[in-house]
Amino acid sequence: MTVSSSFALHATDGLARTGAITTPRGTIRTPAFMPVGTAATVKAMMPESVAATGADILLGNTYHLMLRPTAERIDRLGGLHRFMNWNKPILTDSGGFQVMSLADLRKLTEKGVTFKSHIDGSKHELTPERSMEIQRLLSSDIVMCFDECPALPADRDRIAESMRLSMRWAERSKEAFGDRPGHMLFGIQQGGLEQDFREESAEALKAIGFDGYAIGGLAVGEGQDAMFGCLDFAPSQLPVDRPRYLMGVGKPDDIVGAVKRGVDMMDCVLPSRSGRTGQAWTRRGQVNIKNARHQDDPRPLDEECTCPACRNYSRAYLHHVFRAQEMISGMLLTWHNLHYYQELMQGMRDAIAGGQFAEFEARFHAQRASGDI
Ligand code: PRF
Ligand code: ZN
Repeated sequence: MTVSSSFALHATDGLARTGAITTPRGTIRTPAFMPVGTAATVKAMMPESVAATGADILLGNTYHLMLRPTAERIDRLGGLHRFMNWNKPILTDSGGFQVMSLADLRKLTEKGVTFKSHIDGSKHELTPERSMEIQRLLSSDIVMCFDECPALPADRDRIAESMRLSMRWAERSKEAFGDRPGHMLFGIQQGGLEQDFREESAEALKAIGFDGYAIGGLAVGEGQDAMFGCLDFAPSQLPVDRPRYLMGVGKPDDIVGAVKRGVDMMDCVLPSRSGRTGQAWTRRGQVNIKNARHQDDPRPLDEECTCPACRNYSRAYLHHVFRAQEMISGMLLTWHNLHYYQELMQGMRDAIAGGQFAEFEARFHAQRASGDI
C-alpha cells in the first residue's frame, strides 16, 4: 500500500482559504505557521512544548544540517524526526537561499553553487540533485526545490535571469526527487515584484507539476506595501487546488495580510528569535520585556494568554530573568510567542470557516491600535 499526501480545501472567505494537508506523519491545518527548527531544534524549546503551542509542522534547513552534523550522519541515526524527537511533519528548505545569505565565497553557475561553510570555512557544493539527496537523507516530508533569488531592489534583467535559472533548477529538482509516495515536493515561484516574471515563473512550475507551490523572493527588503502589492497577484497565478507557501514571512500583520490574499503556509524565525532578545508579540502589540517599566509589574505579559509564561509568571519576573540573562527567559518568551502565533492561525482558520475573516481582520488591527499593553 502506498501512503499518499494530499491537500483539501474546507472553506474560503474572499481570497482567504482554510483546509488541511494530509501526510503519513499527520495533518497540517491551514493556514499554517511553521516554527523554524534550523539546526534540528526550535531554539530554547523542547519538541513536546513546540507541539503544545499548536504547531503541526516544523521547518528544517538543508544548509545548516548538511554542514553540521551532516545529512549522512542524521540518516545513519534514523532520520531527522527521530534525531530531534519530533514525530509530526517536517518541511525542509533547499539550501540555496541560505547559502546566499550566510555562506562565504559563493560561486553560482548553471550547475549549482559552491561555497565555504560559515562554521569552519570548509568547501561545499549544492546542486538541485544534491539538495534533493540531502532532503531525502533528512527524511523530510515536504521537500523544497533548489532555487536562488536576488536581494531587492535588483534590476529587471537580473531578476529575470535568476528566475529562469531557478525554473531550470526546478525541473532538475523534480527529476532528481523522483517518485516518493508520502513525500511532497514544492516548486518555488520567483520573479521579484514583476507581475510578468511571476506569471512566467508560475507557468513554468505548473508545466513541471508540483504537490505545492511556494512564493519565494519576498520579504527580502522590499517592505510590506510592496510585498502586499505582489501578493495581490502572485497567489492567483498558482493552482487553486494546491497549498501555497509564502517563504520567510513574517510579522503578525504580514501573516494576516498574506492569508487575506490567499496564502496557506508560512514560516519565520521571528517568534523564536525575538523571544531570545526580549521581544514579546501579543494581541495588543509588541512588548519589550527589557524595558524598566516592567520591573515592578505583577501582571502577566498578556492577561488573556493561556501559555505557561502568562499563566505562571509576572512581567516583573520575565524582566528580571531577561536582565539576569537566565536561560528560562528565552524559553518562556519563545513559548509565549509561538503560542501567540499559533493562536493567531487558529483564529484565522475559525474565522475563514465561519465566513468572518473581515471581522477577524478588523478586530486584529483594532486591538493592536488600542496601544493598551
Ligand atoms: N527561497 C528559498 N527559501 C527562502 C526564500 C526563497 O526565496 C525566502 C524569501 N523570503 C525565505 N526562505 N528556498
Ligand atoms: Zn503567553
